[in-house]
Amino acid sequence: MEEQVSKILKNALQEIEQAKELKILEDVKVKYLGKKGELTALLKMMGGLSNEERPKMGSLVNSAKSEIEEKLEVKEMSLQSEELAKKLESERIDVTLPATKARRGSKHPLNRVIEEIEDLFVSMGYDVVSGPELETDEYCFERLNLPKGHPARDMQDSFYISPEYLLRTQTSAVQARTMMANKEKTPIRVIVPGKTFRREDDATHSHQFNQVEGLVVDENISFADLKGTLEIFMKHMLGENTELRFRPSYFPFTEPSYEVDVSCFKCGGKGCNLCKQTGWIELLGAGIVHPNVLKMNGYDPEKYSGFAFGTGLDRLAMFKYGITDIRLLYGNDIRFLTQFDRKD
Ligand code: FA5
Repeated sequence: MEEQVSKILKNALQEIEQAKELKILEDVKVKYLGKKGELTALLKMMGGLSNEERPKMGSLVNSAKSEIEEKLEVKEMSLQSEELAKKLESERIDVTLPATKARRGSKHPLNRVIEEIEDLFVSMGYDVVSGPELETDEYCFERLNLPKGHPARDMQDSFYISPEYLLRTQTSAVQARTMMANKEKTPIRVIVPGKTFRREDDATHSHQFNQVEGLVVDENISFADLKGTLEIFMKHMLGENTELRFRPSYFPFTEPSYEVDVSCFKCGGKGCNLCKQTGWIELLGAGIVHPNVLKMNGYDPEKYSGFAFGTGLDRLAMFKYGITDIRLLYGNDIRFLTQFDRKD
């Protein structure tokens, strides 16, 4: 039996030594120490030995078992670290490979136009202010000299939420808000870019669009100030050769009121299909603030006068970038939006 033990021990140690993978090592462990293993079988035979032989053989088998276990453990650790090293090597990231290209967003053409306008007016000393998109009838119409039932309200088909609240149809609502919020009734010089809403929908009209409002209130403000300001504004946006044409118009909150056309930037005023052969493109409404509006919002019309203008930002962006359908501005199509990356 002694011989048997030393043979098993020798074989086991040799097989452990030769094992190249953890899986093989596990098989060796089962072969010798498992329930039906060779060394386990010897242990089971102990009961059949004489009392004299049993302690000697017992200690021999047990020390062989400990030695096998010890060697198994050492080999297992070394195989584990070898396999880990192999795995690390095979899964190593090659940092020199070209990276997957990250997709960069680009600024929306409307935001480009808004930022350009803000920069210009801030450089002239204006503040940029905002107002609520869900507006009251009072600020959207009444405080702008458009009492309930006024026929000019029909021009702005509206989304009413309740008899009192509507989605604002014009940024002019913020004219009244700015005047009312200025408790000291000091001079005002603001622009208001923002979303506006009307029940309209075709290639040049959207149910949601953007306007930028301008309001100046001070002593001795005249039409010359309005004209000069709009000239700077439009030349800056559409080019130095742009000319302006003021046509008499009607807005209840300005008197006199104008529709302002700019010379067609495509044909330079000669006439083309863009300007419908007229040489002019209508771009904004403007005028001298109506004394009623000053009075209703706490300004003394004897002391103060002002001018205001409101332009459609979508139309400006369309002209500037040659966009033919307003709905493209709201479609969120990345193929459309990325085109403006290069057009600064
Ligand atoms: C107004 O909204 C006035 N509040 C402008 C104003 C301000 C006049 C201050 C006097 C003093 P109007 O309804 O014309 O005016 O609209 C102004 C501009 O908004 C239009 O020239 C057009 O460019 C744009 N606009 C109007 N409706 C739409 C629409 N449905 N979709 C896109 N743009 C629109």
